[in-house]
Parts: sequence; C-alpha cells; structure tokens
Amino acid sequence: MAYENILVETDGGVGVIRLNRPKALNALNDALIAEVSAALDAFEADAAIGCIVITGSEKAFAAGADIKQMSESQFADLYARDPFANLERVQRTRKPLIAAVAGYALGGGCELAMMCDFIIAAGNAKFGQPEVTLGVMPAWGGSQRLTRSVGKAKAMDLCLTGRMMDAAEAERCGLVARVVAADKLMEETLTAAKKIASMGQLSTIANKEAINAAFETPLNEGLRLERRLFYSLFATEDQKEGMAAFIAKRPPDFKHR
Ligand code: CO8
Repeated sequence: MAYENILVETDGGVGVIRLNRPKALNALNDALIAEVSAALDAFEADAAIGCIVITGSEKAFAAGADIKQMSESQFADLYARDPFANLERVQRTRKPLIAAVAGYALGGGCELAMMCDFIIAAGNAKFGQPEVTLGVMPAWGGSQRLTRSVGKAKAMDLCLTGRMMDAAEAERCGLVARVVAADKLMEETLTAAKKIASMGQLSTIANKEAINAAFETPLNEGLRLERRLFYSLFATEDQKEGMAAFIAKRPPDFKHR
C-alpha cells in the first residue's frame, strides 16, 4: 500500500511508523488513521518484526485530531459512522508498541501515545489534553488512560485546564517511561525496540497481555492469568532455549522472533 500521511520503514526486526503531515503538525485525520491501521496490520503479519515504533517529527508527535476536518461534524453522522473507532486498531496490536514522542503530543496525539505500550519522550516533548479549550473533551481514551496512568488529580488538572506538561513532569508522574535528549530520541528508542525484538515473541506477547490485564481485571484474576500464562510458556521452545542458554552460559537463540 502506498502511504501519503505516514512513512514506514524497518530496521533490524523493528517496524517504524512515522506520522508525516508536517504542515498540520501531524494532526490525525481519517486518512492518516487508516494508514496507521494498515501499517500495523502489515507489521503484525510480518514474522520478522518483533517490535513496532510510532513516532512523529521533532516539532510534533501529533497535535491532536484534525480540528479542521472535525469542525463541521454533526452528532448523527459521528454516531452512525463512528469514524474514530479506527484508531482502536492500535490497542489491539499484540506486538510491543513504543511511542517515541518529540514536540507536541496533544489531544488525540497524547491519546495515541498512551495507546502504545510505553512512551519514550524527547526532552522537548509536551503532553496535554486541550480538548476543553475547543468546547469538547477527550474521545480516544484520554479521560480513561491518562487517569489510570497519572492519577485523578493530574488528569483533572490537565483535562480541565487544557494546559501542557513538559517531559520532566510527564516522567515524574509516570506517563512516560524515560526522557532522552531530543537528538537521541530515535537512537535510544531503536535500541530499546531492537532489544525487545530480540526476545522470544511468545513470551513478549504474554508479558504484554498480563500487564494490560492489570488495568482490566481484579487483582486475584490478574494473578491467576499471570500464573496460567507463565505455565503455558513451558510449552514453548523458547522457554527450553532461554533456560538452556542461561545454564550453558551462552546467549539464547529464540525461535519465535
Ligand atoms: N488540527 C488541524 N490542524 C492543526 C492542528 C490540529 N489539531 N494543530 C495544528 N494544526 C495546524 C495549524 O492550523 C497550522 O496550520 P496553518 O499553517 O494552515 O494555519 C499548522 O498546523 C501549524 O500550527 P500553528 O501555527 O498553530 O503552530 P504553533 O507552533 O503556533 O502552535 C500548537 C502549535 C500549540 C500545537 C497549536 O497548533 C495548537 O494548539 N494546536 C491544536 C492543539 C489541540 O487543540 N489539539 C486537540 C485537538 S482535539 C482532539 O485531539 C480530540 C481527540 C478526540 C479524538 C476523537 C475525535 C477526533
């Protein structure tokens, strides 16, 4: 598929999706979202890909949903077509997904980053949910994922004032996994992504499934799921290989990656 709003490349087992609407600060319109979904489908189907990175430009990861496209929308049409459900493809991704964020990650941009498994932020990153300043509110999970991630007080502060928070504050409150120098963002992200891609894919997917379950299930159920997944990994070649390699003091050669 030829893409017009994103750039797609691979690098050593890592699939990279770069949002590419520079004149609109990567605002998320329907076409861009459809392309992100298609690229995720392709990377998920490619056995050589073990980790996926979504990134933007130095100035903007994404400055939100496309306000110009959205401004004329009417309730009946939105409700009937549910055009924004398309982005749910991101949260269905089974392979690990890292958001590499530089510049603005606002509104839908912040929500897209939060749909990824974790965020690596450049020092110049700015996060916010400014929808209230437009007379609306988050709709891609901002009110839910942000609250789970940073707690009620900070989520209320961000969503009700519409203010932005910088990378240091985002790291302090647990929204981002790490902050790196802006000029090292892709280098550091690719190092992490290649490390993840070098692991066995089955144990990687099981780790991800268990951690995500922590947000959806009571503790006891989550603990049972974790244990069941752990036991199930003993049916994989990668468990035999990983433990044999440790005992033999050699690097593992995982089959499923
Ligand atoms: N949508 C469309 N175009 C945008 C957007 C956007 N979200 N953000 C920036 N642009 C455009 C600008 O209109 C401008 O275009 P032009 O040159 O044609 O006038 C160009 O990008 C550059 O922007 P600025 O000149 O404003 O650049 P600045 O550096 O001065 O400011 C800001 C950068 C602070 C990021 C500023 O552009 C801004 O505030 N943008 C809007 C941020 C925002 O409110 N985002 C939330 C949008 S609503 C949302 O995301 C809802 C999510 C729910 C999802 C479900 C529904 C879709």
